[in-house]
This record gives sequence, C-alpha cells and structure tokens, in this order.
Amino acid sequence: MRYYDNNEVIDRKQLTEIQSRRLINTVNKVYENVEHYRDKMTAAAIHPDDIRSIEDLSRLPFTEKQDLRDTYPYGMFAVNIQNIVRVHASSGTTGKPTVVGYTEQDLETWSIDIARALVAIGATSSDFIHISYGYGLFTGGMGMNLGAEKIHAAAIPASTGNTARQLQVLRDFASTILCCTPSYALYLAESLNDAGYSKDDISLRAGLFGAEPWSENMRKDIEAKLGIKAYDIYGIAEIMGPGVAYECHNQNGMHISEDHFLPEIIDPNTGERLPEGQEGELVITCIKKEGLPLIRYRTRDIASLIYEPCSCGRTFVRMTKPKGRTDDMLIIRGVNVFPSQIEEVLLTIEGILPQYLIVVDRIGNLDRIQIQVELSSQIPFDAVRLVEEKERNIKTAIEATLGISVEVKLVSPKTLARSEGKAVRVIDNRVI
Ligand code: DLL
Repeated sequence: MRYYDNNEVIDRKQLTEIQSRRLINTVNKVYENVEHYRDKMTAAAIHPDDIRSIEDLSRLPFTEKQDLRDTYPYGMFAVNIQNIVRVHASSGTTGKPTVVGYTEQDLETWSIDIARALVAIGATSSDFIHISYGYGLFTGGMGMNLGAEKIHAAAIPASTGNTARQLQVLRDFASTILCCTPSYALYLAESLNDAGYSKDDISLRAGLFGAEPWSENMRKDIEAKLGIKAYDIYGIAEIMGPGVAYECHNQNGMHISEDHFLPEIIDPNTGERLPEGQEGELVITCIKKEGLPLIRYRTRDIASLIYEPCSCGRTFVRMTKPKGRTDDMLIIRGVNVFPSQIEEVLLTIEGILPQYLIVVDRIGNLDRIQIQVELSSQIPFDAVRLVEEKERNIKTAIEATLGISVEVKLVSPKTLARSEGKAVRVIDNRVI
C-alpha cells in the first residue's frame, strides 16, 4: 500500500487543526485582498475575527459562478497579477468564460493533488501516462501533466482528437495509464477493435477518468474492453482542476484532499448544511490556494460524503460519484456547455427565431449535440441552398463559442413545441 504523502493518512484531530489554521489564514487573505469578498462578508455581518475554527465555516457567505462573472476576469484573484503564473478557464453561463489563476505555490499544490490520485491507483515513476484530456484553457490536460511529472512518470501529452493517432501512440509508446473522459475511453476501446486490434495489443493497466458523470456499468464496460482497472477522479476548474478528489483501489468513493479543500453538503434550496451522509449539493472551500481561494463555492454537483474509514488507510473523507447537477449545465464530451451560451449566439443571427431545442444523444459512446432552430418566415423554407448556408453559419458561430463540434438543423417556423411554463430547451437522451 502506497500513499503519496503523510497528510493522506493523518489523524482527524491533527487534520482539523491544520484545516482551521488554513481556513483562518485564507479568510483573512481574501478579506484583505479581494474587494468582492470584503463586501460580501460585510453584507453578511461577518468579520475574519469571527472565524476561529472550521466550526465557524457555515457563517461565511457562499460563492457562486455569478460572483466570478461579476468580477470577470481577475476580480477575485487574491494576489497581485505579478504572482500569477498560469491561467485556465471553464465555461461561463454566457459568452464569457470563468477565469482561474494559479501562483507557483498553487501549481505545486495542484501537482500534489494529482500525484496523490496517481499513486492511489498504483502509478510509479516507471509508468507512461497517456493524457487524452484537452491541453489548453481546460484544466484537464495540463493539470494531469503536472501530477504525472511530479511522480517522475513519463507524461505523454496526447491531448484530444485524432483517434487513429491516439491508438498508434497507445500501442507504439506502450502507454500504461490512460487519462481521459470515461466516454472517450470507451470510444478508444471500440476504435481499437474496429482497427483490428484488441486489448492484448496495448500495455494499459489502469485509467483515471473524470470530468463528466459515469456509471458503475460504464466502469465495468471500460475495464472489460481495455483490460484495465478504471478509476474515478473529480475536479472543477474554479476549485483547482482535476484532483480535488480521487479514488483508491477500493473504487468506492473519492477521497477529497481535505488538507486543501473543505467539503460540505448543503440543501440546494435552503443553503442549510445537511446531516452527515445525506445527499445534496457539494460546496467546497479552498484552504491552501493563493491565486483564487474560493470560499464555500457552490459546485452545483449532487453527491454525499462517506465518513466511514476506508480500508486503504487514507483518512480523507470520500465523496460519492456526482449524480447530476442542480443547474442546467450539460457536459458534452467532457466540455461544459450552458444552454444560455447557445442562446446568446443564436440571438446574434438574423433570419431565425429565438426558438431552439438542444438534443443530446450518445452514439457509439460519443456525445452528439444537435441544435434545432426555427426559421423565421422571411426565408422561404424551400430555398435549400440558403437554408444550408444559414445552418453552416450558425454551426460555425456556435462551435467558435463552445469549442466543440455541433450539428445545426433549421426547422420550419412554429414547429418546435411551445411550452406554457418554463421552456424546455434541452432533451438529453443519453443513458449513462
Ligand atoms: O472537468 C476538471 C477535471 C478534468 C476533472 C479532468 C476530472 C478530470 P470543469 O471543466 O470545471 O473541470 O468541470 C467541472 O465537471 O462540476 C462536475 O459536474 C463534472 N465532473 C468533474 N469530474 C467528475 C467526475 C473539470 N469524476 C464539472 N464525475 C464538475 C462526475 C464530474 N462529474
């Protein structure tokens, strides 16, 4: 049994002391350096001096994606811009992304989070770690890369796309650990078969999959098709990126790096903290972050916390696989998509009505997103060439915003169902 560091097996009393110390430090820092937090705390009639231990956590106000939007792009950073060495971003609810910044120390902390996850699945310096998460503004690729290098394994920055080349690299470079979204892992497995190879032609023995919800059935399927053990890893850009929580060999819940992140479960409607073990919205406070230390960040993910000791010896609490979200965010091929982002693009295009329907399917383990948009009556629907050209224009505009490929289908005026209450904008046919 191996751990990356001693904090993973620290006793609860000592951990609580560390957590309280770090929480107090963080609250003071954001109060001093982030005007938005100072205002929020003043409005909630709370002062850093009121926070004496983690027992006081629930007295602090929540942070939401909207706060990051209101202070876009750097308004919530708690250090001078000179100290930021890396910036990533994730989807915002509209055209503007949510921007996150890291100091040198933050990158060190992040690399430890991922090193823990890799060591927990048995990775060593002898491994070739094939990383097929996107490298770019998305935190997946470069984040996993940090952790792979931290444990002195060889990182293979395959990034996303070009499946034929991915398969060649997997075979020829003898990758031993695969990191990507679970749906892409299944797609790779099937493509391997289609190309006339089998799991015996590759050297993989484990995979670290996350960034989207997946089920135990998917896990079994991936394990059988690739001949590996498939592990879960959770993360969120605003908090750090991948590695906020990670599975051990028991594959029964993900250990949250509690010396870096304080978890809570709340009732999403009332904001009240729920009793131990109950399911609700996961809220996380960063206690070892310098660049963007968010306080009580509402992740919108539905999960519960498992407090029973884990036989692996790690004392960090476990979270269950997130079941769903309390907002309307869709995760398409690992990329976060808000319907409002699509709507905003549609509103800029002439000749269509702001009536649309987003249909999501999973075909051959890959997500497909089709956007049906109503034509306004000004364009004769039988003008095929015009319609096709408009579809192409809309497709290009939406793809430029979302960063993933989409299908666009124009439909005749007044054909999309109108709803009397809240408009139904999304039909998600995926069975996960
Ligand atoms: O998805 C970070 C990440 C990269 C995690 C690679 C794991 C691996 P965001 O793009 O900010 O960050 O998306 C965060 O993705 O709130 C969840 O809804 C979902 N999510 C992430 N990991 C899991 C998981 C990255 N293991 C959002 N299971 C989160 C289910 C997950 N959902």
